[in-house]
Amino acid sequence: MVVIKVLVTGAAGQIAYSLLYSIANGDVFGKDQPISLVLLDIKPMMSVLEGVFMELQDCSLPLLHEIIPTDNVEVAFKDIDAALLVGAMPRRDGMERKDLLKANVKIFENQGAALNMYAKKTVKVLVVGNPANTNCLIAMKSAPTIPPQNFSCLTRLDQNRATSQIAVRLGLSCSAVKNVTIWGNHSSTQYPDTTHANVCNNDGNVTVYKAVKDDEWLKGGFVQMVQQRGAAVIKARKLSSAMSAAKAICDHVRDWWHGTSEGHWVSMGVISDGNNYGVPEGLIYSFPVTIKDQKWTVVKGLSIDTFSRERMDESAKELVEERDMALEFLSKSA
Ligand code: NAX
Repeated sequence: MVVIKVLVTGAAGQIAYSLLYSIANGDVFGKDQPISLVLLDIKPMMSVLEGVFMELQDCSLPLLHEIIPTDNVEVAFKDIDAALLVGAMPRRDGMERKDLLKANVKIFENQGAALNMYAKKTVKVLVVGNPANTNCLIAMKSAPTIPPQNFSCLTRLDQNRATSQIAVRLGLSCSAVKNVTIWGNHSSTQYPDTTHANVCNNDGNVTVYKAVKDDEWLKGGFVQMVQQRGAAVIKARKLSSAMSAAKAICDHVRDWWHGTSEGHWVSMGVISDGNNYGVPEGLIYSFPVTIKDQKWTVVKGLSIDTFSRERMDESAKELVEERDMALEFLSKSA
């Protein structure tokens, strides 16, 4: 089988530490798919990255054809088939949202340009580094020769969190819960929507609303819990989500690569063409999608009630503001 080249940025960071083994072990691209794994981080992290490199070697994984640790963008993006852009500028104490956005625009503009210049035109790009939706938009805009449909950002962690909370509430396995949707931004305005979700329980296949029998919770406590889950993990662990983020990245990329199963959809931040659910054109917005032949399609025709509409619009509004601010920085640095 032909070796595929997979880039992970932020490779010396904590998410990457949980992620790299799964990729190299075949959990994402397939158990018979040899991989050339490229690890990009910034210069001051090179000695840490060397340790990660040594550990990957020591895992002695048959699918791992080659490991390339680097701080050189050209080396990192050369001929890649998949780019998992995990690294980003973190928010420091006292840092304004604007300054954080500015620093990230610079990073994702550079990486978008590198994708444009060095990557395969078929490359699939997943942006994880926050603010993920807007960083993804900047990378996409900076890579005009790569189809916009090849860019996505991670909201699968939010989907997994939401699915798991429903399962816990009902005392079921999370595999019994399907088609929970995350709409919008990967931020506290995201809207975890269970209106069209189902569970498989003793009564057969029923809606989540029917199974849970607590509309107030599904529209209140549940939504807030999912929106605030990242902050709750930081408060408890003193570090942000890493193991669960890595698992979600694997789920996202595996489904993109191999497709979704019949009757199931997943949530991904993807480009809005303005024709779906009243979301403005040109935003990277989390939608329910199905995937076939490595192409995603937004699930059409879901009914949207007033409650959902308000939340979906609020998240779109936040994304418009973020985009406008980011584009201001983009034109300045161009
Ligand atoms: P860490 O701070 O542990 O690691 C980030 C790594 O990225 C560091 O090693 C850093 O040196 C590197 N880096 C910074 N700039 C870089 C650049 N220009 N090129 C290459 N590498 C660069 O953070 P970690 O916990 O791993 O989180 C990574 C990112 O994921 C953060 O932005 C975080 O906010 C974001 N997250 C996004 C999630 C999502 O669902 N979209 C969930 C998890 C996570 O919070």
